[in-house]
Amino acid sequence: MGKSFSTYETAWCPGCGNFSILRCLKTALEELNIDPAKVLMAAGIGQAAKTPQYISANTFCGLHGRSLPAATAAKIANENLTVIVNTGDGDSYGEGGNHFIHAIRRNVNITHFVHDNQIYGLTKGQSSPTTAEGHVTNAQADGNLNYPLNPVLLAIAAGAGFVARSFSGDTKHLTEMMKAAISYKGYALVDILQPCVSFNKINTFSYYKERVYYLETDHDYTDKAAAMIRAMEFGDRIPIGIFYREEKPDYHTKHKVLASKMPLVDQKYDPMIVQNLMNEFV
Ligand SMILES: Cc1ncc(C[n+]2csc(CCOP(=O)(O)OP(=O)(O)O)c2C)c(N)n1
Ligand code: SF4
Ligand SMILES: [Mg+2]
Repeated sequence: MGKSFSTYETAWCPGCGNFSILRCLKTALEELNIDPAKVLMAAGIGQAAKTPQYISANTFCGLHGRSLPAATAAKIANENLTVIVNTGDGDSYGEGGNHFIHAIRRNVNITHFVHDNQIYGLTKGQSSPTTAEGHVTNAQADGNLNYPLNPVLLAIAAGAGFVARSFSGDTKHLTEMMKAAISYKGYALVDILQPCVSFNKINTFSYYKERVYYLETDHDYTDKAAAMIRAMEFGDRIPIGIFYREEKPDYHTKHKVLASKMPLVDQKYDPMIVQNLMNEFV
């Protein structure tokens, strides 16, 4: 067991699924023996995005939906950091939806944990990109008119090399998924089903408990078509586990400079090189 990631007082509602996600995250990092000083936790805005504030590591809390670009930049500058993004379904798939797709394309070695409570929790219960059609919320009194996004299916289709789903109510499974995602070399997504006890009275703990089941051990996660078919199953039964996994070169491996030199943060900065360049424009 590695160093502790400490315990802090939180501002989440009693019973919120975020508590077990935080606990699993710390356990995963400790069991992987990762030094807290070598971890960067990045987040945007929301209840899920408070996670970095409750863990002893380096943190970056940015604008709503903008954590993935910051995480990408940090990893490019310092590949020795374990970079983990913890944000909500709104932050990741709504406000940050474009960054989600392009982080997948770049395949920088970062891990993305989405606390998917199918609602905007922090702002008191408006529909999010994963809220079911017809779901009555505080803001959608006649029911949500939009069709929900399927993030697992979208991530596989966009080319992500590691795509998994887990459930905050199954801590053993969630810890295993987190460890596998953090260990994967490239962009990795775990969409985590998480009850919001205050503002989502439909997708409750027992709602998920009744529906969630494990992908079979013979599910071939290297078969993209099979993974997409299983990802489309989201209703009365909801599979959890690794849907898709593909070994492929990450951004650093393909980038000539990053692959051949020491991390950018360790390289000596020579202001004369910049000055000489500037002089060419005088
Ligand atoms: C650009 C922008 N739009 C909207 C908001 C208001 N806002 C803050 S948090 C939030 C919803 C967060 O929902 P989600 O990401 O699902 O996280 P949760 O609170 O459910 O964990 C919204 C709409 C904002 N801060 N910035
Ligand atoms: S509002 Fe929902 S997501 Fe936010 S802390 Fe409370 S239960 Fe958790
Ligand atoms: Mg949410």
